[in-house]
Amino acid sequence: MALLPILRFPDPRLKRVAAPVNEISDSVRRLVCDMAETMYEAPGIGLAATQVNVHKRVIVIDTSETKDRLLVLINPVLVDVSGSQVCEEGCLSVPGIYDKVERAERVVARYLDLDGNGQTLDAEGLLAVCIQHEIDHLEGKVFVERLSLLKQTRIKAKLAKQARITA
Ligand code: GNR
Ligand code: NI
Repeated sequence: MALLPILRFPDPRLKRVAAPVNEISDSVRRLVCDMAETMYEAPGIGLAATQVNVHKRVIVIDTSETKDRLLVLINPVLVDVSGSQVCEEGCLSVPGIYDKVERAERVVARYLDLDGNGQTLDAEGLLAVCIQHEIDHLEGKVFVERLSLLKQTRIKAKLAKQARITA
């Protein structure tokens, strides 16, 4: 297992569109293990492979209080979405920035599990938000890109200032 470095917005590599996984090889299993370790250590409730500079359609999520319910979603697709909710979102690739984003209230996701079996997950609330946030990453989209252009400009300025302080 290994902790992986997380790309920071506005790194252009966060804009890459991830490719489907064709085979659940040892390298994919290792990636999932390392992503889970990286997510729990951060700590975060989800992580997309894009954020660790691997452009494959792999997501890990754990929204449980007890942090013992790891979900691994390979090649996820939303087959149904309904309703709407507004949730205060954060992102490990945009540290220290939180803002409200409107998303579907309920999603039905189809994906492959680590054994290559097709699964269907019916999710609502925070889990539904997290699935949508992570699939956005696989499409090259970070939650701040769903905010107004004025907010995006302010966020970039704030992150640049933070980077100068830490440098
Ligand atoms: O840890 C995370 N928390 C979170 C809170 C509200 C909405 C979405 C998220 S996902 C985020 C981890 C992350 O950046 N995943 O890509
Ligand atoms: Ni994120």
